[in-house]
Amino acid sequence: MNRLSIVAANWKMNGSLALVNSMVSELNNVTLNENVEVVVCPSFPYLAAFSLASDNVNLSKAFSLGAQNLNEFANGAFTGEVSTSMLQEVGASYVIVGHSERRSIYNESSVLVAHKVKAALSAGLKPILCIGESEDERVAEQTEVVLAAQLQPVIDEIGIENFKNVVIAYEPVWAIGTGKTASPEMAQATHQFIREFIAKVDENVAVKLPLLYGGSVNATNCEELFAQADIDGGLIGGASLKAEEFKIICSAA
Ligand code: G2H
Repeated sequence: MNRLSIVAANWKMNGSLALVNSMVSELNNVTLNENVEVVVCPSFPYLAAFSLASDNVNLSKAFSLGAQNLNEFANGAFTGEVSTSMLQEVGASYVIVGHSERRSIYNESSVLVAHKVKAALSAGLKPILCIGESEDERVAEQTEVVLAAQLQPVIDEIGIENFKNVVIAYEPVWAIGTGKTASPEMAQATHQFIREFIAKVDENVAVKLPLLYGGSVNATNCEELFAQADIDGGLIGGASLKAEEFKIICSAA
């Protein structure tokens, strides 16, 4: 199956205008494999600048812009929040939803995450839905139970047919920013579980669904991870802030 592969950069609360401009010109020199898309997700204040810089160098359409979060409501008295229409207006086409840092630090429940996925889709944004288990949950052999509990509310909220516009990022929490990566075999086994979980509801959707791996992906381990049958690219944190390293990861997909 020739699925779309995606390399998404999650800058988290890092970066600067200087990084936006230098990254765009560096990415302009990258040749991607066929069927690969790169999505860069800087912080909100840098979205418009990234769009502008991309337009200025006429960056290939294979490079897209994404946000790291959204509010589930269209507008209103929600100080500090950002709506889907604002994201679209500044050129975003993807949005990360339910990153483990949002779930653990900002108490986002799987139900709220499902509402955000629905809001993104309604506005024509593609959600990158993050799921993953903690170290304790893996040790307790609860990984599949946890992933199922994170996925089911989204399936219930949007309907399985709408997963054709969703990207899933599996990020084991114990591998995020820790330098510990799931072995390629372990990551593959979990990705296979996720695809089979979706396939039980709709096989056609499951076959086409891009499943990204995230958690300390770098220039050294990306090739082996991306070679796994059910791994269709990655969600890259720390390594996406260094242009040279990120370019290697983009080319490996
Ligand atoms: C996981 C990942 C990007 P890092 O959060 O979402 O970050 O690659 O730094 O582990």
